[in-house]
Amino acid sequence: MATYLGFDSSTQSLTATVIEIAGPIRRIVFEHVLDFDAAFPEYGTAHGVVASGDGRTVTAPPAMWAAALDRMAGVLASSGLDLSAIRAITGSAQQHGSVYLGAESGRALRELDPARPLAAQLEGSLSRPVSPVWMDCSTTAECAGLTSAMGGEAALARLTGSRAYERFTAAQIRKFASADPSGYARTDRVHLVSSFMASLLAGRHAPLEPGDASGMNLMDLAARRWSPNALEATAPDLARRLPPIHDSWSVIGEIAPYWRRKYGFGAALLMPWSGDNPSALVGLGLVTPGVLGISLGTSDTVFGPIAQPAHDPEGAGHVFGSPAGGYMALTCFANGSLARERVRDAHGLDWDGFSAALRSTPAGNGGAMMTPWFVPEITPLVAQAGVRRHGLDETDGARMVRAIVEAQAMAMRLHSRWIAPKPAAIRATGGAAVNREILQVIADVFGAEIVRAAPRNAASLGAALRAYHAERRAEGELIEWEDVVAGFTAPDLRIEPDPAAVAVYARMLPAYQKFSSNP
Ligand code: XUL
Repeated sequence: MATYLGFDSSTQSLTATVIEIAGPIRRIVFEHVLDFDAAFPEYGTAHGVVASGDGRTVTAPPAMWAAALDRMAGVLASSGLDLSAIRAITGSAQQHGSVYLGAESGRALRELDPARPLAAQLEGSLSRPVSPVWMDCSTTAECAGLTSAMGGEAALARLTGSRAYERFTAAQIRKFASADPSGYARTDRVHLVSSFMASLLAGRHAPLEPGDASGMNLMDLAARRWSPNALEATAPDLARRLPPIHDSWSVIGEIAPYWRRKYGFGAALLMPWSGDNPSALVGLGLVTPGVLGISLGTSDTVFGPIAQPAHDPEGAGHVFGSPAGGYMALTCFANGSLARERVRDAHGLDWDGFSAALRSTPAGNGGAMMTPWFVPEITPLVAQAGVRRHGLDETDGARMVRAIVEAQAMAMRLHSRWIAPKPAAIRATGGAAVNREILQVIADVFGAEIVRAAPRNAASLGAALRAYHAERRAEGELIEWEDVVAGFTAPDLRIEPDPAAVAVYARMLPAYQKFSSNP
C-alpha cells in the first residue's frame, strides 16, 4: 500500500491528510485538525495569532507551530496507520509569514533529540521570538520605500507578480532590519512558515519553492529566482539569509531521525512546502488554465492557474508560482461572508431565509444595485467603507439580499477577466458554497457551469497529492497532473447557468461597472 502525507499549517490550525493510492484505489485514509488556541493555550493566541494594541501588528509564535507538528506526529502514530509505509511528505502553510533564526539553528536542527519535545529544542535558535503573519498591516511606510526603490508599483508588480503589500515578506523584513538592527544582524536565516516547517521535518534548513516564494515581493516571477534588486531594496545582506528556491517537486531528502525514532516514520521523502493558496489549487483539481476557483469565505477569493507570468492591470490581484508548474492568479475581496452576514442580520434572517429571498426575487433585481463595501475593499481598492445603493429601498430585505449577492458576483466577474476572460467552468469551495442559490447567481453572472468541491481541507490534500506526484517523479514515473488529482477532487454538486438570467446579467454588467467605479 502506498501512502502519502500532506500537512497544512494555516493561521488557526494544523491539518494532516494521508492519502492511499493503489491502482484504482485512491482515497483519503486519515484527516485530523489541531486547533492552535484549544490545543496550545500556553501560547496565548486568539484565532492562532497575537494582535497587538496598535490594531496593525499581528504575530504568531513559531514555537507553537513546531509544537503542533510534534503533537500531530503523535496523533498519526497512535492512529493505527503504518507510518513506516508513508512514501513522501510535504505541506503548505499560511503565506507571507516569516521566521527568523540565528546561526546556531543549523546545528539545533541536525541534532534534534527524540527524547525531548521539539519546540523546546528550537527556543535558543530564534533570533526573533515571534513571526509577523499575513494579517499584519504595520508596514505601510516600508511598502512605500520598497515601491520607490523598485521604480514604482507597476514595475514591482511586473517583476514579482504583486505590487508592494504590507503582509508580503519584503516589507516585513525591511521593517525588522531597521527597527531591530542587532536582531537582524543575529539572523542567519529568514524562513517562510512553509520552509520553517519543512526544515523541522528535514532536520536541516529546507529550500523554498516558487508557489510560496512569490508571496514575498522578492522573487523574479518569470525567472523563479531571487531578484537581486528587490533583495537590495529590502535589507542589507539579505541574499545569504534566504533559502534557495527549488522546484516544487524537488526532493529535499528523507525525514530526519528525530521523527523516525520518536514516531516510527520510515525513509519518507520530503519536498519543499508551498503556500496554502497554491496548494489548495492542486487540492481542488485546478491544474489546467481556463478553469476558475471561487472560495466563499470570510473574504471571497477568485483564483486560477495561468500559463504565463502575468499581473493584474488594475494592481489589485496577485500572481504566484503554481506548485503544479506555471502560475496562479488570485484576487481577494474583503467583503465576502462578512458582507452577506451584515445584510442577513440587518433583516433578521437565517441562511434559509437568505436563500428564500434569492428564490423570491428576479435575476437583475429589476435594475436595483448596491456595492458591497461594508469594510474597506481590496478589489477594487476602496479605502473608505460605505455601501452605495441604486433604486433600492434598504428596508426591503429580499431585494437587499439579492443586491449584495449580485454585487459580489459581478465584482468577481469584472475583476477576474485578467485571470480567465471566459472561464469554461468554475469550481466553488468555502463555507458559503453550501448555499445553492448563491452559487446559481454566480453561475448566471459568469455564464458558466459551477461545480462544487466536496468539503475537505483542499490545501493539505493538495500537499499529499504533490507528495505523490514528486515521489513518483523521483522514481522516474512522470504522471500528468490531471491523473494526479483524479478521484480526489470529484464534485458533489453541479449547477448549470440559466440562459434567461445569463442574458439579464450580460446587460447589467456594464451598468454595475459604471455604478461601482469611483466618481
Ligand atoms: C494570501 C493570504 C492569505 C494567507 C492565509 O495572499 O494572505 O490567504 O495565505 O493563510
